[in-house]
Amino acid sequence: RGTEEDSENDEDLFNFRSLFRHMHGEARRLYSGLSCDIARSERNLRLNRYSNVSPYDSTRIILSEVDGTDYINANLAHSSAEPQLTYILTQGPLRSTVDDFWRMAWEKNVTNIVMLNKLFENGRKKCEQYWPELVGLYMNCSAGPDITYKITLKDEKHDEHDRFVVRQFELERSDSSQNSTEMRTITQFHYIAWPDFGVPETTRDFGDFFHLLNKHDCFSSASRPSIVHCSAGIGRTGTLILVDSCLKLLSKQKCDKVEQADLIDMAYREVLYLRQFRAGLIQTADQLEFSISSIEVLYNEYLLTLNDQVENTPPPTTTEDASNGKPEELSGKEKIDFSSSS
Ligand code: PTR
Ligand code: PTR
Repeated sequence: RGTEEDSENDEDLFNFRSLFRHMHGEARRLYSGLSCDIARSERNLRLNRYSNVSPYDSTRIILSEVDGTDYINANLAHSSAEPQLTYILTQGPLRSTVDDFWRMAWEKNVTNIVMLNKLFENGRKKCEQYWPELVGLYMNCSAGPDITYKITLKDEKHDEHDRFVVRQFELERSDSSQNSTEMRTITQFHYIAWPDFGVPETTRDFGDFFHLLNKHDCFSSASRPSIVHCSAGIGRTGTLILVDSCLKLLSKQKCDKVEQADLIDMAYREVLYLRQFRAGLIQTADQLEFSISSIEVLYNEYLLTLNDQVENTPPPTTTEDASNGKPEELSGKEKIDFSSSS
């Protein structure tokens, strides 16, 4: 027989499990009519990492046509609080889709990429290494007969606790038919401590990463959506954007207090809302529970900083186009201090 505390914990676990199951069932009921025909067409099948993870036709990202297809396994989504602030949700590129991935980054005017998986997990490849391995090296991608993309790794920094890596890329597009080249900077925020079908070790670790994303206006520009991906682009990706989405809702509603019951209700509705854009967002009850805990911690922190009237808070993002699109320069230090006070 367990203690009273054990049975309370069991009950907690049970509640989140049944909540998750209920949400999953509702999503099936609501969205089973949405088609994924383009993803499953003969031509595009090999462009999907997982045969059971396909983008809906209605929200899929449409690229310029190259080699007879405009397809990539990606969807456009947004929080119910801020429809103009969109996220691009996608799978980890395959070897055969690295070119398409960079073409998407260019064509959709992306300046930030958020990556939530490792290249290998449980001894299996979960994502192609789509960037050059060492600082100073470059790789080329092509998009049809005239267009090439050159991706150069300019800088790479690890946080001191080895939870994430920040990489700066230079992305150069050349069009030989026009004899023209254009250059952009892209920043990648790579969380390396998040197992698939799992959750980060602590809400603190995740919170530090989330603050960093906010500091770089990852989810606050209407004209520059961020790409968010993991391996399938649904479990971990869903967890992160549910947190951002609910924080946007809370700050828009100017909530001055958060009750867990209200948060659970909000998260349940919001994940269902997000699932209209990409199927399968949030894969486990633990991921749903972790999102809710993180929302609570991050929003309470935000309220505290508001109360303290401290400047430079990393609030839930609601400002449109706050940045001029350029990521803030990273400090020249080898190790960056991502402590929670930043
Ligand atoms: N076929 C895999 C499965 O259902 O197990 C697809 C899959 C893989 C789904 C990874 C989700 C995964 O997790 P994430 O979206 O976090 O990469
Ligand atoms: N591995 C999951 C599965 O096969 O069930 C991936 C997945 C989950 C795919 C749910 C689609 C899903 O659909 P929905 O979002 O409509 O529940």
